[in-house]
Amino acid sequence: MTEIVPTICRLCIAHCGVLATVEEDDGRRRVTQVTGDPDNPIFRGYTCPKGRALPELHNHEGRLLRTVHKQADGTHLPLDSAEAAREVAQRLRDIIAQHGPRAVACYVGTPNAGQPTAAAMGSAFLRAIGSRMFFTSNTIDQPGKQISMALHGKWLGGEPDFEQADAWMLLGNNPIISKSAGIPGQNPAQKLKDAQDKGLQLIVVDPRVSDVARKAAIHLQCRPGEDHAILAGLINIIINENLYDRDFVRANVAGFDRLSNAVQGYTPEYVADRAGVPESKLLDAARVFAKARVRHANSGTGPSFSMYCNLKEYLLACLNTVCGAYTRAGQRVTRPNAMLPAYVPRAQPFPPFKAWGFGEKLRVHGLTDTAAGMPTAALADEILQAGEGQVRALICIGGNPMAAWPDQRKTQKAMEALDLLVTLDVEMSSTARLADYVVACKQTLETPGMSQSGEAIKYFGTGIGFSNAYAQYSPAVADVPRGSDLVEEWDFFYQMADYLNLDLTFAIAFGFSRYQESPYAVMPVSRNSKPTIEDFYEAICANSRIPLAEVKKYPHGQVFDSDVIVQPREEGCDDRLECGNGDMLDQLAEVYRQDYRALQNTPDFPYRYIPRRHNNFMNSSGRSIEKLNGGRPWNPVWIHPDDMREIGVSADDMVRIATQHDSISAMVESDPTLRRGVVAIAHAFGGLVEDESSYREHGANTGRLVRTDEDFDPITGMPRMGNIPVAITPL
Ligand SMILES: Nc1nc2c(c(=O)[nH]1)N[C@H]1C(S)=C(S)[C@@H](COP(=O)(O)OP(=O)(O)OC[C@H]3O[C@@H](n4cnc5c(=O)[nH]c(N)nc54)[C@H](O)[C@@H]3O)O[C@H]1N2
Ligand SMILES: Nc1nc2c(c(=O)[nH]1)N[C@H]1C(S)=C(S)[C@@H](COP(=O)(O)OP(=O)(O)OC[C@H]3O[C@@H](n4cnc5c(=O)[nH]c(N)nc54)[C@H](O)[C@@H]3O)O[C@H]1N2
Ligand code: SF4
Ligand SMILES: [Mo]
Repeated sequence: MTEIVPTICRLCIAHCGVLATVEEDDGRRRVTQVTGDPDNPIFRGYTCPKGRALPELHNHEGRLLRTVHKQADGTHLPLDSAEAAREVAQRLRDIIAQHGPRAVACYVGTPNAGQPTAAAMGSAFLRAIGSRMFFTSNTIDQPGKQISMALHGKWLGGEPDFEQADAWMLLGNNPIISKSAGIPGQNPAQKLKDAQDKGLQLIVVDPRVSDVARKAAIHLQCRPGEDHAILAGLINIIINENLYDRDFVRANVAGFDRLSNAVQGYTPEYVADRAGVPESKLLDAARVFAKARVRHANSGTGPSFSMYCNLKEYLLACLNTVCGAYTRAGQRVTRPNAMLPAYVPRAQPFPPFKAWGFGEKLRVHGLTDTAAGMPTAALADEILQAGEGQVRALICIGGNPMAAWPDQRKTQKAMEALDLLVTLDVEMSSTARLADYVVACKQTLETPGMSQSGEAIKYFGTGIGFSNAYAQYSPAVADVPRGSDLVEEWDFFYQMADYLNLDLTFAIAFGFSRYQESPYAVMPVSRNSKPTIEDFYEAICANSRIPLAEVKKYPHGQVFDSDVIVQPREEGCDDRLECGNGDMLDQLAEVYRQDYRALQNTPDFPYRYIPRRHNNFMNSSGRSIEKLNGGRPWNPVWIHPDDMREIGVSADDMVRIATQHDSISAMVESDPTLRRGVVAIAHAFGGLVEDESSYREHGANTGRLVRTDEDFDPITGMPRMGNIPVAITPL
């Protein structure tokens, strides 16, 4: 029997509504095709290649169908998942008894965005054992977004609707491919075209003619790593030319004069020389942006990876603020919430809050917990550094440190030094190969899904999430394969807690730090009657603006009433957005004092490596699927054809890409869209350190070019992951 059913792709945060063709055979449902859903009101038939490869991801040969544990000889053998939960629980109990709860850490990766119960139960489990060592991929991504929100405050009316804007600025993000921050996630190319047809002027800052830069009215094809100079320059022009929003600033901003003074040195000539962009384009960008009626700017991983991630995001927030680039009283709010709790959007600031210096202290680099979470780049050191508090057990939930953490050699040493490494995954990831226990999990289409995560991503920054009251729920549409033993991530923690007699309290916060729209959704987890994933969903949605039961009535998704209007400032509120934060402006002054020409001139390492996303893979997921890798399961190094000539290589040649400390090899692909002197490679490829020679099987791991102990952010520990000086030589 074949049926076509609507469901949700949860591979990335876009959460596209799709159609799955489900074949039932012997009482078991299997997904054979995924296409766009023309009846979905916002996606209207859109999907990307990754979504269309969901059947392959669910049914491929390499999929992990049973939990395995490591033998003395390093091989892995199957083990009953309930037995694995007991064994892991016992070993955790012994580790805690000997070394204390801090010895147990958890790392949560990106797929958790599609599985809202997984990370929350991991966190509940850590709380129950008394450990605060809970890490996520956020602090090796864009932690500056939350740090700057804490230092600057947040406009409670939210940012304007992309579809109504006349100018939009994107710094180092490429949402047409990434569906991440910038153009909210539903068919971003179409959305951009529609907005441009209505007159939107797109401004893009990127060293590469990215997919969005190709469509930009103004493209600043800058040197990587100079976004703070560009932003300070734009603010300077806008203030000097009196293009800022005086009324908004007077009513809502503190520290305007400090900001104004701090950017004075960033003149158009200085910035043009420093960032390698024409002065005239910089002036155009500032004027077009500031003169637009409705506009906003946001950024992505590019600027975040090339150092000063907090400063860049902070200046970006200041740019939006001095232009008053927000939704005002009486206007429709962009994100009215649907599966998130109802709130009253107001035309007023939420004031700054503490950004770091609280919670668990790390033993490395003086780092602490932060508004962006615990500093993940320091976790390998926390594992390797002997002494009181050393981390001895790590549980990864849908995360792949060996593919994604900075400094792959150090990461591998850390993974090997652990007394206990457990990973919950859907395949034998490179981390899984080192793990003592690999817990085989269900894939997304085998579990119920809902669009709440796609909405909740708005808490991470601006320009992300649905821009209306959209919601969708989907039951599980496929059954697990015959003969498999697969668990839902939360269930593994449930079973361990049961064995250890721990009471868990499942909790999800809506918002960041003190910036919260409602109290936590809390559910004490009963040990007498085991909950189902549906019970968790009910708890998470208990305060949803649109009740879950209502959402379930619309299997293709629904846009509910979207006319939530931003209310005026509350009586007596004198909160302000802070544009003069001392730490940030000190950093801006420090950057100004740098001899930038000397920093840019690295003759021994004349090229700059930058990261970029690949349309067919979601970080390390999908690389082994032929439909996605086209028979080339590796990551090429993209080089400008003139640079290829200079290096003396042609397409498909192998080159060595070396930093001062390490090197990787990769196959050359010509890319005329790059700025000269800049090379790009996609991340999350490569096997283990010793697999270097099998590039054609795994590709190369760019984490090997990243150090955690040289250039790193003093607050989040985020290392330099882009704009890395490299030498390139033919092999
Ligand atoms: N050099 C360099 N490093 C980077 C980056 C870069 O650009 N360059 N990018 C950084 C960024 S932005 C991020 S977010 C991180 C990503 O860091 P991670 O999220 O740790 O990396 P992924 O490769 O996405 O790891 C996800 C793992 O989850 C597994 N998985 C997939 N689906 C499921 C599921 O349904 N359930 C479970 N349990 N597991 C599943 C996958 O097989 C994979 O092993 O990497 C960071 N590291
Ligand atoms: N297809 C696909 N989609 C994904 C992912 C994936 O792996 N594949 N990963 C997901 C994840 S985890 C994340 S965090 C998001 C990331 O989403 P984005 O931040 O949009 O990531 P990219 O698409 O790599 O875009 C980054 C851009 O920054 C540019 N860049 C590099 N260095 C600099 C710099 O110093 N300054 C400036 N201004 N630009 C620079 C690059 O050329 C690139 O065009 O994407 C998510 N979506
Ligand atoms: S954009 Fe993201 S959610 Fe949409 S189909 Fe592609 S991977 Fe799935
Ligand atoms: Mo990310």
